[in-house]
Amino acid sequence: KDVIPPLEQLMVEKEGYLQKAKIADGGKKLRKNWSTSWIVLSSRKIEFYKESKQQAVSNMKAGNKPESVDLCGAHIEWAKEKSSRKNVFQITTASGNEFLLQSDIDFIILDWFHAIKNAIDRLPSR
Ligand code: I3P
Repeated sequence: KDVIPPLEQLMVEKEGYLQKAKIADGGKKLRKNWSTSWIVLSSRKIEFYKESKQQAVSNMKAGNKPESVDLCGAHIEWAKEKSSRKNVFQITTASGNEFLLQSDIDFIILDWFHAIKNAIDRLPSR
């Protein structure tokens, strides 16, 4: 019998391109490597796609899953000291993954910061 996921889990709240660098995995530091990522925010998670949305759709048909970030118990904060770039914030997950997100365009990064912060604040902190 098929399990139907709750509608709220399917609702995309925001999507678009940002610069992304994963800097830790499970608490272990990674070498910083910025790349453009298509970011999809829904109520409980963020998905990072490596390519354009169109590319992502064909990748998904091939069975490739995007990198998914569980927002439950996650933290978000501005991270001026973590980069020479402007407009950088960090998401830290409960599992100890750390991501930097960045845009040169002020209103774009502000919109993203508030959208992700609102999503996190609505979730139980676990
Ligand atoms: C890193 C690369 C990053 C830079 C980082 C460098 O070098 O230039 O863009 O981060 O600085 O270490 P490499 O490609 O050799 O790993 P920013 O662009 O965010 O400043 P960092 O080590 O001070 O984080």
